[in-house]
Amino acid sequence: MFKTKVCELCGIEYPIFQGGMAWVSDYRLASAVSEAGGLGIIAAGHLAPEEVREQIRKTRERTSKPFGVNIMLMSPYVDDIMRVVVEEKVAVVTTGAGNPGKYVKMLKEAGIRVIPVVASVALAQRMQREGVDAVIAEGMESGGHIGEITTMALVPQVVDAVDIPVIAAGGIGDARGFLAALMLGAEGVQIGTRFALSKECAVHENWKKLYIKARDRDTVVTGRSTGHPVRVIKNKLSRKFEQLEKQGAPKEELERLGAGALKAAAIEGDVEWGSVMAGQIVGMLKEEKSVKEIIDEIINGAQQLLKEKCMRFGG
Ligand code: TUI
Repeated sequence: MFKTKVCELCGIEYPIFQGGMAWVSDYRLASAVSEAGGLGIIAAGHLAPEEVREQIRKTRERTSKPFGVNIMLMSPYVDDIMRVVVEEKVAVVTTGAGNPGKYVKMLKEAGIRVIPVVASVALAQRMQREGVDAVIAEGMESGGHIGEITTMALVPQVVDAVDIPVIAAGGIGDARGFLAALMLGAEGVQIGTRFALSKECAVHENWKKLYIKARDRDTVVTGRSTGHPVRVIKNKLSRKFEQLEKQGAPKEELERLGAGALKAAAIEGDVEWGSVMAGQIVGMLKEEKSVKEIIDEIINGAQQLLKEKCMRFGG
């Protein structure tokens, strides 16, 4: 059930990607997701190239199933990280926060599936022309660095505009979101926030506690004025950021305030002055679960939901 083109493309059982989240999704989370039948993804984030290699090797010690590496294109090490993923022959590379066009050829030649995150129809079409295997259409419900369009509006427009498979991301956290994404024409989903609150995710306890406490209106987008909009849970840092943005503070001052803030929250547990990135579905998370529970609940729940809907509305 729910075998799609994306399962075939990536050699996975269920069309569920775990979003690559800088400082949050390391080898422990990625290997657990791949073992449970989804596609686990290591976030290269701000890691140095050799640290990425170590993450890849540690993941391989824990699973023989396919997994991916997410390369954040704002990283200063992009060229060297691309070389590492080619040398290590990872199954899938996803990219974020930019246009990976100039790397597509080398990745494809190494037999790697290339799946960029896009936040617009124009970039999706451009990526298709560059020869990528699929795109992840990410709506602004997501946590972290985001575009401007919602998942509900973006996914069907991207689906209509390209012939390659589309994976929906942003605002998806359970069986209902999974099925809704398939109804929009997606061949799979990418889920970040829900997996960050999993037993296998090594993010700091304070981060997880804040996720459980957060309600529907507790995220905010900061950084629009710097051209790097980022969705985070409201805290002292986000309020300070908003205040400075309103006052028209220079970009450099804002960037200084943001630098290192994600690591401070995710690794050191400073959830007051750190950057606690989270998607809007954070409000529906009530407890930490194992990765297997999360995936099984999505797949079994979706089957059950489909049955109920067919009985109600089917011919
Ligand atoms: O990349 C993400 N989300 C991220 S990256 C990240 S790390 C970070 N740390 C500190 C400050 C800022 C970021 C945290 N969250 N998601 C994928 C994504 N890509 N969302 C939106 C985009 C995107 C946006 C514009 C992709 C391409 C694009 O246009 C590129 C172009 O040149 O047209």
